[in-house]
Amino acid sequence: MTQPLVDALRLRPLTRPPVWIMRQAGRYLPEYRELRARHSFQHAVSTPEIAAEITLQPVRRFGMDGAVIFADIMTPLQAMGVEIIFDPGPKLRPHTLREVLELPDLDTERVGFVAETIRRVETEVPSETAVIGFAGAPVTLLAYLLEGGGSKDFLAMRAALRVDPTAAASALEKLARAMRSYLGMQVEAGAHVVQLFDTWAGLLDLATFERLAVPAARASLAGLAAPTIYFAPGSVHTLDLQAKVGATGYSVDWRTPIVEAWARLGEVAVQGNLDPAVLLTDPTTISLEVKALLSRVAGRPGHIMNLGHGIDQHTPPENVAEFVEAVRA
Ligand code: 1CP
Repeated sequence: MTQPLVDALRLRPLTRPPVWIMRQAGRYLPEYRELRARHSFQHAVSTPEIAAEITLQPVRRFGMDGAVIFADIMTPLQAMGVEIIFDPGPKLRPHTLREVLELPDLDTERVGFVAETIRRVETEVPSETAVIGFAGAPVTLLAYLLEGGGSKDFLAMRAALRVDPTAAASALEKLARAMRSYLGMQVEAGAHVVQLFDTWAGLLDLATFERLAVPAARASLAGLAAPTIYFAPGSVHTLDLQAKVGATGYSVDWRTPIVEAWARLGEVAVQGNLDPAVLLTDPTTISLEVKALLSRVAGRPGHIMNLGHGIDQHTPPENVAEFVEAVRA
């Protein structure tokens, strides 16, 4: 049994695009908040029974075509010995490049709970629902490691890449090896698709993106036995280069018209790209925006319906229902 999400990634013709939402398991859902009131984020992620339940919540409620595993991009770094707390975003001691180079390799047994969550979700979702694994891309992980947490411009990372480009390249290679084995573990456990989140790569200038971010992302995905999606929001300037990552499909944010982004990416699947703000409006607007996007895509094989970035935590669940319905209609 193949899944529409996998079919779309393989550019097979479909009667409607598959649909899922980045960050679909999370704070906008009352049933998530109810569980989180009783368990810390860390406990929820590392307990397969709870993580699988959170993964399934949006799929049960809205019937998406993909179930994205509940974990965080920082989860495998914790398994490499980095101390991180979630409040709500990741907070850690700012690391130097040298400290990143000295991190141990990832022992996937230490993230075995993610594999177990995948196995549980895989047995519980309908067979046509794709289980989506994920990892953070090396540049994005390095950004959090060097900065010590979230930032709007990650200047520590951008400076470090310039001060010592050779050490930076080695640190990125190290993180790429870790993410490749982490994603390999997820595919072996039953993930049908994996997505690489490069949330902060768009902060890089074109030359640095090409020299450092592309090879690191490419190495993280190379040779995986499942279709892959690369997502670098805020990256209009890098669209022409992204195909060098070698992913099966590319997720694009809302800033660029999807048809223009597609032309620059080439003959690959494209995911997106409704502005998450649309889901903060009303059912009529959502339905019109979905129709407009689908008419721009005009049935081209390889389209996966999604937002241009993660869902906002203040999104009313009824609006998510309307979004999924509008794609189905
Ligand atoms: O549907 C899902 O929620 C799937 C699981 C998931 C994913 C794919 C979570 C759970 N996080 C992520 C990815 C992630 N984490 C990204 C890439 C995606 C994107 O660009 O939106 C990033 C940048 C992070 C880092 C992170 N973790 C943040 C961002 C804020 C910052 O300071 O830069 C936050 C808020 C977290 C915590 C977190 N991770 C996930 C959830 C549901 C939460 C909120 C935890 C809570 O309070 O309940």
